[in-house]
Amino acid sequence: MATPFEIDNSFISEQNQKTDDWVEEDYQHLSKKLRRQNVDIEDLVTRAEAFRVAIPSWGVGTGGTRFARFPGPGEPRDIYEKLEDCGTIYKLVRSTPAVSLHIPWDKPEDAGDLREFARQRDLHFDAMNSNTFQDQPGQKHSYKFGSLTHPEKSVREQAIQHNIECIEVGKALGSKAHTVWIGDGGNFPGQQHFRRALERYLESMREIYAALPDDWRVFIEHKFYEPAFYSTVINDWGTSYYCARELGPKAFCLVDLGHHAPNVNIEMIVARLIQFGKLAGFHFNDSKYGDDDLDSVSVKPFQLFLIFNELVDAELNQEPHFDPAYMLDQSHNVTDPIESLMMSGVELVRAYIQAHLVDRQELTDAQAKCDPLRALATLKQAFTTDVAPILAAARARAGGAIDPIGTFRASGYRQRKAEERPARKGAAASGIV
Ligand code: RM4
Ligand code: MN
Ligand code: MN
Repeated sequence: MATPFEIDNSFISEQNQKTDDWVEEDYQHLSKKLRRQNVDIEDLVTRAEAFRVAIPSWGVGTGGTRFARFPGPGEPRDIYEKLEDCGTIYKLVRSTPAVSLHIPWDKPEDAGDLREFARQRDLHFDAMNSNTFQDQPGQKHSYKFGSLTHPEKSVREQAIQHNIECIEVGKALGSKAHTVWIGDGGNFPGQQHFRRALERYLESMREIYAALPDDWRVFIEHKFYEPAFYSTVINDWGTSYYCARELGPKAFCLVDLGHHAPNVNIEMIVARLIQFGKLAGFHFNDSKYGDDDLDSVSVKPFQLFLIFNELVDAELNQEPHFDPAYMLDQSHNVTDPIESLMMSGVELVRAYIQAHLVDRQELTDAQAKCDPLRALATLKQAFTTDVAPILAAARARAGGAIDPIGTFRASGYRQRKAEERPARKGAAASGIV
């Protein structure tokens, strides 16, 4: 087999040279501007370079809705090709060295081999993700009426074993966390006994928790609806927090931005979980109506900034148990997934750096003096600062692209993959469906 096409580092630097001059000019200008605020631009570049977010293995395939999926050319057909695409994203944006694996969609036949393949591309594995929201071919019991909370012990047992298997695969891959999201819930009033279902959840999770290695964490992901449309068992952060506390110190609460009702104050939930020492991390995406899985920052940039404002505040205060794991959880239905993931990767660093620009002394003072307008103005000052030159410098210094999407398009990567990866008969590339 011919060696798969890769974007050369020399191609990236050639492309960078085209824009080097104006990036430098903008950088110098911003540097002067920030100096007036007593901010050292180099410090922000260092922070931008250190920012990390994981790519979900399923994110590099085209997503879809329950109505249709429109596959794009050159989609990855297996986990190795998915890792190739993750490696390409990482090369260009430099903030995405980790991959979060979904089992069984991307279950490796040989975990050691996959780990080595990832290592050769400077990638490693972040949190594992189990799937008990679908039935798999040959599976003994159905999850139609639930998994970890199913009324029948044998179904629960099967779902528990699946999660333990995910941990086993994760151990071989070098992962250190396991994320559990269940689709369990009810479509009709009366269908489920709310309290008993939650008791069964805890009983099942205790067994999964017991299988965690000492240095692992388990992440509980809540979601208020879908696929169950009337009630879900782990419906909100309060339930998630209760369960994490019941389970013990290795259990934390994961916030997926799309898993809340419209208008919920997510930044406040984040602050609460930080305060209680139970924030696991995030599945980043954006949403308008529900779990739309839109690209991060496509609809509500100020919300993401406010979330990062809480995260940076906690980081600077060195809050105990604060070690958030970041992942993008998006469904790329109408865009090239590589382009979407690169843009989102960049947007997250932007929100993070903008949050670092908040004058915390000024904000604390405005709060103490009961001056809401000054408090908001302090936040807006940071939010409206164009930090693009900082992000570009961070990428370029780490060997990435000043213009990741332009460079990706100019490289012809997708066209080359379309030739290398003809659709395999009967193989449905997975995305979120
Ligand atoms: C769920 C949830 C999970 C993701 C699945 C595909 O809504 O966000 O994290 O694994 O979708
Ligand atoms: Mn999620
Ligand atoms: Mn979701």
